[in-house]
Amino acid sequence: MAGRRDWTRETLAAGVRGGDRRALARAITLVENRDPLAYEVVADLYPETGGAYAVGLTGPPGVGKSSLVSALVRHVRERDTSVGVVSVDPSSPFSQGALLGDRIRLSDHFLDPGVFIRSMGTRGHLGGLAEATLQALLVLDAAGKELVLLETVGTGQSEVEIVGIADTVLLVLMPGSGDSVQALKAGIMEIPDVIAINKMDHPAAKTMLSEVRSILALGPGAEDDGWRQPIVLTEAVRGEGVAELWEQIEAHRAYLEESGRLEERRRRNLAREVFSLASGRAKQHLEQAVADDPELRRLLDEVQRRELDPLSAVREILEKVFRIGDGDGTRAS
Ligand SMILES: Nc1nc2c(ncn2[C@@H]2O[C@H](COP(=O)(O)OP(=O)(O)OP(=O)(O)O)[C@@H](O)[C@H]2O)c(=O)[nH]1
Ligand SMILES: [Mg+2]
Repeated sequence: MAGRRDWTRETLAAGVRGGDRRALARAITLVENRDPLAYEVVADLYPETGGAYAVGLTGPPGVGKSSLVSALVRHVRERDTSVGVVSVDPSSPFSQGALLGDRIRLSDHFLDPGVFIRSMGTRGHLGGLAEATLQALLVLDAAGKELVLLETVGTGQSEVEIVGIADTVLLVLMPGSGDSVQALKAGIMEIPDVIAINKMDHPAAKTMLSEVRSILALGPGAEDDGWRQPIVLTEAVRGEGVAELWEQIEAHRAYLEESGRLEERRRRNLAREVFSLASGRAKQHLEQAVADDPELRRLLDEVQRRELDPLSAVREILEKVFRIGDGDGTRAS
């Protein structure tokens, strides 16, 4: 395998532009490792991105997300659409580990030059994964992939953050995903653009369908916005419902494009992404600073001993770490 030193900023950017698989693989590894070269290459490529359509798949463990990804890839490859897949597995400490599970289901496509598949495991925390996912998407976009599928497990806010950069967010459920239905109901999870209920051959699939339907019907202004979230029943292994699922994804895309909302959504997504990554880094910086600085830790002790009030400690910390003068945050803006 090519080493780090075989690539320069120029050759790597050129390799990615040309869709070279080795260059793509290397660039995404560098992205995962937060290598400075990755930042440079993505910075060079960024003006050329925006051509790929990104679909994020999220949902509880084992509902069939990877199987659906595989089925969708098969479906769009029949029309020669080039595809990139980034499968994010926050529970797996190593990307190799994450690969193993998905490799089995996605391996059908490994020999297809029009498909590039990559799994990323966690490097530390979810904030790092959101960053790596965004960067990997940009790399695949610059490589000319027309469609990029982002898969991540979970239905919590942080997982949604990982796929939040996508143009269309698909929530995958299966009969028995009661917790996710509760999360939808409670508004913990944002309403996705499209919902797939996979493993439709399960006897409880119909119950699940009507449950999800009733939640969407109650949902705040789903229709006000002009898009009614479709629910599609699928059987990923046999490929049932996959054509319809793809049709609904395309319908959502058409809706966004025709209404001018795609541009708007991308602008909003990018702004949110920048803000959230910056916040994440600021938080890391803060945690590190407190860990490294006995004086800052003493402030925390003082608060715990009730010698210093919490907001005075906040003010001192912000002043010291970020040189933010007025940290009381109470001024009207
Ligand atoms: N009966 C049935 N089994 C399915 C279906 N889709 C997936 N499976 C099986 O369910 C298991 C999990 O599928 P995956 O595609 O790995 O699910 P996933 O959501 O990607 O799982 P994680 O990434 O680990 O969260 C596998 O054994 C699949 O073969 C389906 O539609 N029907
Ligand atoms: Mg999976």
